[in-house]
Amino acid sequence: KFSTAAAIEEPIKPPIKVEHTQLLIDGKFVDAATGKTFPTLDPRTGDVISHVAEGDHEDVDRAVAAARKAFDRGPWPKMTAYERQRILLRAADLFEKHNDDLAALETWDNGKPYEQSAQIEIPMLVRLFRYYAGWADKIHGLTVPADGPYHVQTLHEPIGVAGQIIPWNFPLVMFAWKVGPALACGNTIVLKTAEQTPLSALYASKLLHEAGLPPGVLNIISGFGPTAGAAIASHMDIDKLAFTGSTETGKIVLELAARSNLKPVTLELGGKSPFIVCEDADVDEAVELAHFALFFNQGQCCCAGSRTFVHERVYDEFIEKAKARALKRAVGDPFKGGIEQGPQIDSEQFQKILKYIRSGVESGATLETGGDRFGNSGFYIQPTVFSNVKDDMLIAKEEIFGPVQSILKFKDLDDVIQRANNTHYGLAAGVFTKNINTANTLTRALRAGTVWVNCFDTFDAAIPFGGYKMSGQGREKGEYSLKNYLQVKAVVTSLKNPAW
Ligand code: TXE
Repeated sequence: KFSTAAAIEEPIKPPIKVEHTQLLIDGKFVDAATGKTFPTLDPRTGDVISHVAEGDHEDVDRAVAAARKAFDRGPWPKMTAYERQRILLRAADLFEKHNDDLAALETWDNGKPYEQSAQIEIPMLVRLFRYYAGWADKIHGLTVPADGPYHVQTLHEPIGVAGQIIPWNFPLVMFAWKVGPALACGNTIVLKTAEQTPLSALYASKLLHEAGLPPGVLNIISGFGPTAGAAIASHMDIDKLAFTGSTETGKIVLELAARSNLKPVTLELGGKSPFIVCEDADVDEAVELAHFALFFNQGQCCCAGSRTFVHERVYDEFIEKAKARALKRAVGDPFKGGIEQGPQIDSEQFQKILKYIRSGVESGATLETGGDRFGNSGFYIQPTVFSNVKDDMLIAKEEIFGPVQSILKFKDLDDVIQRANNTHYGLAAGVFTKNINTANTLTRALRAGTVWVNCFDTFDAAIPFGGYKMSGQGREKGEYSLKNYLQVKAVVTSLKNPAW
């Protein structure tokens, strides 16, 4: 059933050349202090796209010194909010102008369908920058009524140098979630990209400088987690840390932050989100949405609806249709039009997913379709559907981060609420029903940072996103994200004038 499209054997030539592979420190592209580089790979083939400067402790020190100077003495926090806003808006215009180049780099380095990069993710980058540009001149404190003869006001000030560590699944969207609010609030930044996807952030950062960002305000370090990432998390002169990645690494960076200078940390971590199909659901629509909730971005979404709970009354019909939909999924070269699914990011994730598929089979789940690699080169995986999944199976408990749908049967709302919440994660949940009372019951009972009702993966710039439990701390996007990048200073002035 799975034909290996010719495109997989003969990858389409990406419509872009790689221009920037060095670190970006103090407004200049520079080599790593050690002179070391590492290869970034094309997930379609495993071939090297280019060699990229490998940042380490010394480079992080240089980047922090530049960010510190730009914050303490440099122009960024001292500019008027209006000037900062205009730079962010100009950057958004440049991102929009270079939409197709950014999209091509993103797809080449990550493997996601080009149409998704060009039509969803780069427009999201643009929208997020415009959204946070809008906030830049609307950040202000309060006057506070206090007992006694005092005038009390709060000043909302930038925190200082923000350290940011991002993953590979949405490189530019994660860049925007982190950089947009930090800059709007007047902070300076040292950001480490994921070692799998260093290219697009370098290009976007060059455009930010073209838009007028002063040197030192945004520094980009390509490199690995235990070296460059750990240097950021434990740096004594970084004032705040924002991290997106696995729960395991989240614990490490939180500890590094605590052991160094107690910098405040926001974390966006893993998930095992339930997608609940109720008995009144239109099955065709539910199948389509559940399919999207899991398979979007090759299943590499922290909020993927990776436990598909289906009411027993519609279960059998749902399984048949979910299987048929997975079989129809267009897998192939992500640069080809109409492709829904490209390769997984790298060989490590590819192997991890195949291991989970084997574990599903061994633990007695029914493999409805898929179950193996797709084609014979690169990191493609067949869209896979398991039915008869039980709550205690590994595929129902752990984050697979791949195109593997696990379908579980439920009896009634009490049953599904208890089971949906029976996880250490709490990032998101999906509810599919026509009944307003069912929707209200579930949205209030589910312990998750986002509940989507009759929709999924709606990621407006203004909607806050973050996790309950071990899925994270704090919220990104929307007004909530500003709190991560601001200090509150109370200024208390006596109204008793000594001269009176
Ligand atoms: O994640 P890591 P990996 C999940 C997903 C995936 C698993 C492993 O289940 O299969 O995590 O992926 C940096 N100090 N998610 O290994 O390690 C690293 O360089 C400081 C969910 O890619 O968390 C990268 O920049 N930094 C997730 C970032 O952390 C360190 C997205 C994420 O890598 C570090 C990605 C260290 N010691 C994976 N070690 C989501 N929430 O969306 C690594 N890093």
